[in-house]
Amino acid sequence: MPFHLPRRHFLMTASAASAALLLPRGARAQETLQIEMLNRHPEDRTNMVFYPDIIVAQPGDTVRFVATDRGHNTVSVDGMLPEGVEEWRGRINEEIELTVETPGFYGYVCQPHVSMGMAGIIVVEGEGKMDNYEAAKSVQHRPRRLQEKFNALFAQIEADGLAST
Ligand SMILES: [Cu+2]
Repeated sequence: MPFHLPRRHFLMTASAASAALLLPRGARAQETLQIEMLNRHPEDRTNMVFYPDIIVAQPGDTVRFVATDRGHNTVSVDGMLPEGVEEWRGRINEEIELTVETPGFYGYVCQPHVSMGMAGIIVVEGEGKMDNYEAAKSVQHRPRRLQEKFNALFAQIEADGLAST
């Protein structure tokens, strides 16, 4: 019997089936998407993770960082935000909410666990999404495990077809 390894990254795509009844064709209700800050990944058991670590949002959605486990925070990474988007820096255990309006790629880390590669990317769909892609991808990270994590995240984004308009 084949054994399937769990995927490292999980895409959370919003479904708006119930709201669709109330909206014009093609429109979509704004959603709140949650990213948990965890000591252990529920499927692959890696330590210190954002879950999911790649999330796909639409402009106007809210992204909420949930302090499921203690001792984490979320901090945007210099050079990894679309132009005009404000940086954020959560305190430890702070559950911050971001309303994402600008399409593009948003990179962030957990400061206490950068050495373990605790990082993630928010992908906001829409026109101009690719404008900051190369800039975000080419940011150099230290330590090495953080660089490896972002390399893996961008590889996953490309494999999932998210690095295109
Ligand atoms: Cu952390």
